Amino acid sequence: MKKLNVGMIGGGFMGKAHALAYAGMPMFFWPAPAVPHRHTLVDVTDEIAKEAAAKLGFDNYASNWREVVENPEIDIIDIVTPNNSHAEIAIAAAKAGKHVICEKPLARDAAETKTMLDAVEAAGAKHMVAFNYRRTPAVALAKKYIEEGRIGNILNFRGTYLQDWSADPNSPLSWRFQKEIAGSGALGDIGTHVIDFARYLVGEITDVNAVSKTWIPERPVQSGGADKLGTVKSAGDVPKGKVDVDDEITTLVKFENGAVGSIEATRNAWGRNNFLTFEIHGDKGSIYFNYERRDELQVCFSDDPGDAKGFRTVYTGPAHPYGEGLWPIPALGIGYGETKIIEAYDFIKSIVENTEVSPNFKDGYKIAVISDAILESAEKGKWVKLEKDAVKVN
Ligand code: SOE
Repeated sequence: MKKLNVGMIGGGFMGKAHALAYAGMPMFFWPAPAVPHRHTLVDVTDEIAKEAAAKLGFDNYASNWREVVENPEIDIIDIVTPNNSHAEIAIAAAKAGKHVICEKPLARDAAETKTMLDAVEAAGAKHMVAFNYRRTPAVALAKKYIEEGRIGNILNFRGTYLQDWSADPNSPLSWRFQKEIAGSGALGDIGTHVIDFARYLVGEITDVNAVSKTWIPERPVQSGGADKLGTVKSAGDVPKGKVDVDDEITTLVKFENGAVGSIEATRNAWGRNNFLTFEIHGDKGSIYFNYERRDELQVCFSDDPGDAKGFRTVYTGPAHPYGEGLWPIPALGIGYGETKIIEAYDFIKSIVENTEVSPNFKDGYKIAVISDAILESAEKGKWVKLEKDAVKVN
């Protein structure tokens, strides 16, 4: 069976998720289009890379990503590093003839993202941006219902991504709070997942009207590079550094097809963990999804009998998207790992079958353009219209 060698740049939280996906993918989707082989893991020092490679099942380790990108044995470069390094690595990987999968957001702003898109297109590489949540079977099922017209014309999309890991002012100033590294705050980190849902399920966004807040303007400087996502709290007199990104974004949106809606993102919502939701109303029904209950899709159809009208729960399983590869009984449990396994499967399949996969760098670029418009709207305090050409790609 064909094998594709993966060089993964980064061995942290996302590295773990992607390594698990490469290991698990053939177990779920057999025969696999090709077997992804964990070839080389790169991290900032040889020592860290060696340990991460051992933990995540890679044969080799390195601390110089450039050498790995140039290695003729490698087929795929997987980028799971902080946002400020994505562009440089992706462009070098494309030039070296590799296929590229990159964590979200693709880069710090639309201009930087465009350089990545141009590079992969010029090289003829396959490319994917890791907005994994659209691969939750319940989300793919929502898409199927919408495409089949089961809820009619869409009127409203209401999407949220709420977490609380940074609500405590003592959670440290990781790179996620620094514009130079992250580009933006809650918007790029988690709001972009909701934008991905909105575009996937409803269509292109044409106008935004946003407000943005930075609730905690400075945080204790983090010791060590690892991003602990707020699990480590600083105590005592640790020096503080400035937060120069958004903690919270709320925006109204208008869609090309006439639908309207809203998108909210914050990591300061006590009690919310991975509260990634959408409620979509059509003129023939409604759909509700909450990732914290990700085996379930809540649906209501207008032609349900009057005495049984209301939301009902569909538990995803073998009858639903990706069901043939996953677990044999609905509600056995879909997890973060499964969404990443499906993502890896679709990416590997696109390489082997020479097809285009979504979301790819074109989608990543469109999302970056929308994100920039959201920030501009929040700054100016008014609606920002997305020029049609601004989101048009080749
Ligand atoms: C932190 O907010 C984070 O790790 C995001 O960066 C991921 O995209 C999300 O899936 C989980 O939370």
